[in-house]
Amino acid sequence: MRPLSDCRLYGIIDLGYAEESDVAHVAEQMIEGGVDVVQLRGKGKSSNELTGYATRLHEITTRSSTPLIVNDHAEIANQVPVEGVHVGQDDDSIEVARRKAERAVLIGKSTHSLRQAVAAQQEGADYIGFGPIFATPTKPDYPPVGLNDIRRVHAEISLPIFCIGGINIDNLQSVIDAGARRVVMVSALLKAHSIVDYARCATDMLA
Ligand code: 3NM
Repeated sequence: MRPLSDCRLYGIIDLGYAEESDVAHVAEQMIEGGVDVVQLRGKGKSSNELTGYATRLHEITTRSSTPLIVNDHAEIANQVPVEGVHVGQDDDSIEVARRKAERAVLIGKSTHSLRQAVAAQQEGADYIGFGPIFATPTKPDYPPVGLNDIRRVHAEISLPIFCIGGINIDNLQSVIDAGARRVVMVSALLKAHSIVDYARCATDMLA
């Protein structure tokens, strides 16, 4: 499986954007375009429903050694051989998520400040999300953190850091110039006319 340290573009299949019938195709397009880690995110979906999606997605992601991460529901990891679980600040602690997974998995944590980033590293996260960098309708209630702390968070945290929130092709260079090496894209990628071309363009910029 591809190590997170080799991953630059993290794509989230958010079921708020992706149609149920499209999920497999979206994953295939992301991977073809160079997305190197995929997350399944389905706010409001049950653990059972997500287990079904994760099973189908893992058959696709595993062919290219692309890690598949599930959002929130660590118990899915004891049913499906996903590579990781992602938790938010208000979700399970990393320790609880590890216990629910019942096996060794990667655990990522969302952080929204330098302080939370340092705490997530101390708590034992394998990677962090840092954002939202820009205001985003995908996570509307969170004030953007902006570009200013990106360099500091990279100086203080040794884990892979994936900048997230409102990132698209038009502002990606500003995020890279601010010190980011890895980013997450959700709506920009899922709404792209060609997910493959959009992801290729982003991975070229991050190379
Ligand atoms: N987490 P988009 S921002 C899921 O800051 C998520 O932790 C965030 O979606 C965080 O690329 C975010 O469409 C939404 O803006 C990212």
